[in-house]
Amino acid sequence: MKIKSLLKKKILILDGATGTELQKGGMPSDVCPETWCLENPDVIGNIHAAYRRAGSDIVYTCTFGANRFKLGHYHTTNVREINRELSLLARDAVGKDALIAGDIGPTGKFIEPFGSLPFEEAVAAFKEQVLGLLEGGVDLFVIETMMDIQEARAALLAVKETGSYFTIVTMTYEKNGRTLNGTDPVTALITLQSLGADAVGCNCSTGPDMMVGLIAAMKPYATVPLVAKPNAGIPKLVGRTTVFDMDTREFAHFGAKFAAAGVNMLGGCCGTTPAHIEALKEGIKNERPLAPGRKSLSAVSSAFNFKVLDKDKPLFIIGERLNPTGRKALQQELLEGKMSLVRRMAKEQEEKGVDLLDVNVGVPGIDEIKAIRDVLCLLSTTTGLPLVIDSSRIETIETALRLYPGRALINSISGEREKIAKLLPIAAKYGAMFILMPLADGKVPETAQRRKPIIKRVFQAAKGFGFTRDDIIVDGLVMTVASNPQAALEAIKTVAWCTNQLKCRTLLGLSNVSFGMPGRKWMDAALLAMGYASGLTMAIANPESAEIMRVKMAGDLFMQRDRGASSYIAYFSPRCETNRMDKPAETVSPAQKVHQAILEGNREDITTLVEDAVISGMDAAKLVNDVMIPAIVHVGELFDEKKYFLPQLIASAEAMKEALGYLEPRLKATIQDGKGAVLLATVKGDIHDIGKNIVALLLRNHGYEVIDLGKDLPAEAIIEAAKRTRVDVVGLSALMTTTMVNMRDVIDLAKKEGLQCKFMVGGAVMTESYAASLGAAYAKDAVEAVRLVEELIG
Ligand code: B1M
Repeated sequence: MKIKSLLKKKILILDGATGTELQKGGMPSDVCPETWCLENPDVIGNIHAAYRRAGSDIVYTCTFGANRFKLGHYHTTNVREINRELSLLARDAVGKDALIAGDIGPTGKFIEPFGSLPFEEAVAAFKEQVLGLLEGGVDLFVIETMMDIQEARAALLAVKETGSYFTIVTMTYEKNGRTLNGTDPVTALITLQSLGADAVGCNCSTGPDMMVGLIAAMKPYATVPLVAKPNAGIPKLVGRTTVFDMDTREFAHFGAKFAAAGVNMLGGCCGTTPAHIEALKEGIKNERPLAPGRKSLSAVSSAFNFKVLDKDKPLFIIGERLNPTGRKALQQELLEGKMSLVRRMAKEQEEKGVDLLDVNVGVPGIDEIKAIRDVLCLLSTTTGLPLVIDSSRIETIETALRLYPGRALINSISGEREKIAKLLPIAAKYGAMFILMPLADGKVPETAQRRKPIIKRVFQAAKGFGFTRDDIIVDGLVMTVASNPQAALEAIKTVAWCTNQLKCRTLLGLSNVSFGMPGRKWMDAALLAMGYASGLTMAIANPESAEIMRVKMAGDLFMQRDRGASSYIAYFSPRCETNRMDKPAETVSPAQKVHQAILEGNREDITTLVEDAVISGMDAAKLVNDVMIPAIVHVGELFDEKKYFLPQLIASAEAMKEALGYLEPRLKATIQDGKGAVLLATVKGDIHDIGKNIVALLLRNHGYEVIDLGKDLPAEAIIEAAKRTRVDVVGLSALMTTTMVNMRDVIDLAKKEGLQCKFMVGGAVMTESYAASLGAAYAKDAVEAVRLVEELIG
């Protein structure tokens, strides 16, 4: 409450950098910062105190990496104690007047659904840190430098499930305005503020000039205060050290710009000093804070995108096809745990122009919790469309909301007592929007008149959980005209009443109206047009229906939601029309399908596609060299061009691995006696192993014995294994400029230990001349690696 009331009066000043100040204070680069601070309390204490003297209202604890994963790297396990002691130390340094924020940074792991660390393990790890910080008496929490929205969610849930504390979340954006994982600032804001963050913003990565733009972009959608902590300019590499050289005057000059953009909390990140903070405070002393851009926001998000559901926007279409009811093939796939059809249907609907995707996994006999998890994990990386979680089971909805890395829409909460009592608190906890279904106690009210009291009742109950009308979309409840001739009219009347009286958003599920009738698409499209004229906001529909999509486009124009008719004209331009028309299935070769599957990160189908390619007569080695390697290299290019982000990179790498695993027995020949043995490893700090695995595969294929140590291996482990196994050649792989240099450690250690074997090096960043400087032989690809080994062994 104290922070909230302070925020109304002034722009709060945060502290500046800790890491760069610690280095100035003598901290070596290869130690655990947290334990070093506990051993050198005066250094960190002086930094905290200097920031307080410079005018920081809030000082961060030095616990950025104090989670079990980061500390584990330094073989330290006392997470709670470290967090407690560092919080107490901060309090000692700044006294009672300043506020202490318990600082939580990333784990350094990729989290489900983008990586392999289970979401609940991440939440548990953050909770452990939160408890330690609370024992040390922090006043609030700050979750910072997050590049993965899912990790930010895990940390935020960890705080909120521990107690009710003011929590700031700041993400780190690249020059292209997205996090490394591909999330833009407005999407992150929508997801985090709805999940309960009390302030949202950005820190690190960019200088203040770019960060002003990020704050300005977020402000119109912010229901919470905004936070900025920029670096002292863009980092420059001088020799082997990173330098931030923006002086205090220039840094402070951005204060007024941040204030105009709507910032409410301002400080500094890497390279900033107490002098920067003092100058910043002076620079904004006459600035008044702007209130959040909105009181509430009707918006949904995925990990990569958002949709603001404002009433002046074109009508939104929710794709209905990911629902197994009446779809035998999808039922079968879901029951078998397969995902090919889900992927295809999601992609097809996205291509047809839907705005959101409805997801339902309800099949008799299915493990619905597992199924919704699997489907969400797939869709979170394969589509940027926000999801509508459609289930009649409360546990399914809760599982989905917890795991979904965005702000979802629930389909639906009805007027039934159990749904109100159990689902509203869940929706509120995860900040989801919901569709209100005007049903009560198992009965379908036939008329709009009988639906009104139910709608009012749910609205009233929702208000008690903090929902506003912006969070709710009322379903007009479309029944079948074949059994009730009044059905369409009553749905339209419900929409009209909600629009005019309740001033809320509405939805119609179109296809119900036409069951059992001929000309269904026309009936559905007519209902859409009538609903639109009565104020409809969105419809659940099959986007394959040209009738529906065309009526929507015309409706957008008539309802003044497509100003200048630009979307209408583009939609009906001859080129787009031809593209949309049903084209005969293209003949795509099996090899092209494999290429495409790697590009899409399609792990579900890759082995079947590889098998098809082999059956069609393609040689396994040729498939690897001519199809699969070019595909993964193209993925790298897309990543470079910022068209792909880490989640897509990981998915493609995994598809590649599956394919290689499948092909391995076909590529492997039996070891030929006397041919020689090769030991392979990717060096320390580097987890890329696809290329090295191909080298291993081809060498085995040529009769060599290969001992593959794996990836991220320290020099000692490689040399120990080389001595023990007495191989003829040690092969080292590295894919990053930063890890290539670690090869030298391996070769130096080999010399020191008097190891008599030859070295071969390779990897995308390796050059002939660098290899020569190491005294190693260089192979540019796997084929050359085989030839080289032949030469080296003689
Ligand atoms: Co990353 N990654 N990656 N990545 N990744 C690169 C290498 C990068 C060039 C992408 C980019 O920015 N454009 C870039 C490095 C930039 C640089 O330093 N110059 C990069 C980065 C920055 C990162 C991260 C830091 C991203 C992040 O988190 N911020 C992170 C690093 C993590 C770490 O290692 N500590 C990261 C993570 C990942 C994934 C986990 C997602 C995944 C790896 C999965 C895995 O390997 N299990 C991944 C991938 C897939 C790539 C790209 C897209 C593809 C690499 C690959 O498999 N290529 C890559 C971009 C690119 O290279 N275009 C990229 C196909 C493979 C067959 O080629 O490995 O070169 P290659 O092997 C060839 C030859 O080089 C040679 O033969 C092979 C077959 O012909 N060869 C040898 C290789 N080793 C040899 C050894 C030999 C002889 C020949 O003798 C012993």
